Amino acid sequence: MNKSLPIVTPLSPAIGVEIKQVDLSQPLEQHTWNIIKKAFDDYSVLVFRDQHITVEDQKRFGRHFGELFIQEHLLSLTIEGHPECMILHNNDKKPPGLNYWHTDNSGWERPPLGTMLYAKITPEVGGDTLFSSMYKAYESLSQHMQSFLKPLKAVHDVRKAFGSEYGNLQNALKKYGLDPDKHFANFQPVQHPIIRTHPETKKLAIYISQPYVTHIEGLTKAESNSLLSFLYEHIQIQEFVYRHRWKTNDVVIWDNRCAQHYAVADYYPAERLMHRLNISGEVPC
Ligand SMILES: O=C(O)CCC(=O)C(=O)O
Ligand SMILES: [Fe+2]
Repeated sequence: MNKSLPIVTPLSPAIGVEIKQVDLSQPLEQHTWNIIKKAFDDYSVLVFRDQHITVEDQKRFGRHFGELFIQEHLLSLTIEGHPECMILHNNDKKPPGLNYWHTDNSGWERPPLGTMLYAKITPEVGGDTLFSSMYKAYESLSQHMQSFLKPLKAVHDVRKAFGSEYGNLQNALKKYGLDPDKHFANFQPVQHPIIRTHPETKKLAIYISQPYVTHIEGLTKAESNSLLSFLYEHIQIQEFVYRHRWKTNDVVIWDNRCAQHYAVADYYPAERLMHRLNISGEVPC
């Protein structure tokens, strides 16, 4: 396999491509990787259907994008012997709870550049994941707004996302028997630019993440709240969005530096199980 060239087909005008004629159970030829890398930079979300891969295969593919990121607070949810690979499992006892727009781990100093899911069990219907292009979200703002946002920084706090103040992720983690307050007590807030430059494409993208962001540095509380509300609404505009309808054996990888995602939680009490990897990233700038 992987002798023929991959076929790259856009899934929406804004974001996302399907890549055919790639078998991720095999090591990638250099020319195949070059096409995949270019598609990742050009479209931010890659979909590979009908893949039959082991955890090792998934990790090998992930390492092409960068070093694998270990989520220390989620170790108990990982596959034995594979601390990088988390099991995202929802069913009648563990309802899904990631149904809000976000970019992963933005409360970290160096948030992961990408996240990869491999669908092991998918519900008959529902459980889609939405992806929104933060390039498009930036480009559709007026020049006045773009200039106003460029020097601003948002404060991202892991304790907001996982602590009792916000509750959403905390409840999700508690269902898994984890105590988020214990894990995150010593985390300090970090500041990231609201408009970041993608290190590969050099394009500008909006970088905010509702579960983590507490406020915008240097604005009054009222100004910060209003501007954040505007941005949270703005990034959801349907013209920026691709909605992925999962099939078992799909592999999807997305770029957290220029895309946000939303996992639709409509399939409860049906079962959904993903194998999940994060790729380490750089300090946003
Ligand atoms: O389950 C999904 O579709 C995505 C969940 C999510 O937010 C993540 O894996 O980072
Ligand atoms: Fe996420």
